[in-house]
Amino acid sequence: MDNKLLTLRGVTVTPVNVPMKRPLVTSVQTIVSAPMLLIDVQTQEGVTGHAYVFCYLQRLAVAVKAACDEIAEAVTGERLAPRHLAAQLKRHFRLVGATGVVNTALAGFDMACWDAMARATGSPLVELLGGRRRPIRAYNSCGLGMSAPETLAAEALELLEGGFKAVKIRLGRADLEADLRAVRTVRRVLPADVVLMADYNQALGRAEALQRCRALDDEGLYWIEEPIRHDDYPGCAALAASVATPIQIGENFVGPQAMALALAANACDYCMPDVERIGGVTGWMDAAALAAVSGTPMSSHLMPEISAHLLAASASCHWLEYVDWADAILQEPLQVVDGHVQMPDRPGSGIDWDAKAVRRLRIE
Ligand code: SMN
Ligand code: MG
Repeated sequence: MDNKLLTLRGVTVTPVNVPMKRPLVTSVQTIVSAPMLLIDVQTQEGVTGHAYVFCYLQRLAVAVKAACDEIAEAVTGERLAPRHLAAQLKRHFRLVGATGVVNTALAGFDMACWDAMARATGSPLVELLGGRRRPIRAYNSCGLGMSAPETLAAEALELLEGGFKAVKIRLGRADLEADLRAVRTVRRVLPADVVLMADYNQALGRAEALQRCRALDDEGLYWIEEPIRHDDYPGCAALAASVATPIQIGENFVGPQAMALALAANACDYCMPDVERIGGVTGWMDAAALAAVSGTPMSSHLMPEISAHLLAASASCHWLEYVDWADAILQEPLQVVDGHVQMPDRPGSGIDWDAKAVRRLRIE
């Protein structure tokens, strides 16, 4: 019955810290380098699947590594059936809870399993998921943090290189006036056909958010992302109902169930699950079904290499968030043409490590 499935031989993980070309200042944290955990899933058949997860804080890479080691111990020798393994591992982690770093490790493992399966069938991941390779519209998220206002205009124009027709600014400055100044500074230099998104990273309380988002309604923003706590769905719903600009949330959905609750609460106009929080490829595809049946446009968060495949296989595909943070450790970084990421014509998700760079950037 299982004769086409690979068998899991082991999992190896490598923490790296990759310097970013342009540090990103958000309302909560300044990110100068990307701590990542590289995950390799080996099979008895000789196929190896690759994936990486973004660990946000450098020391946490080691914590995700510990969770990956636990996964490896639990499922080595099993057949490589990601949905089946996800259910098995959910049971394994039931007492500790499949959240936080455990959730990250589970998602990374799932992504690497799907990559191995796609490699074994000789097809790009998108095709294994029932979609077709096609260029995916992307916004450039590699900058426009809360940097000094005088640098914003030049940075906005730099981000258009590669033909991008959309960029995202981070907000949550000291007051509404400062946010407005930043948005206007950027909007003034952007060509009219370029879209501008804005991200608060949960910086505001409900009352402040209502005031600032309403004021921003006249600024032509494409969406306002996470203005308040990500899990305050009633608060998000109230904002979405009284603000004209679409409200975007989703990078903090832990599993498709969180997204189902948010959609049921009308907490957002758009959604943008993060593949490493929504549950890897398996969780993403469940979330994509929710987005499709509710008619909610769905974008991705970070990890553009695998997200391109996932969006191309999702009926409610909206925008891909492009960051170049993994470029330095990849043999063939994602290509952008006319503001669209190009899905590689290689088996799997297109992720192969640049071994020399990985050795140099390894943190343990
Ligand atoms: C973001 C937050 C943290 C790290 C990277 C990016 C941001 C986004 O919320 O949506 O780009
Ligand atoms: Mg965000």
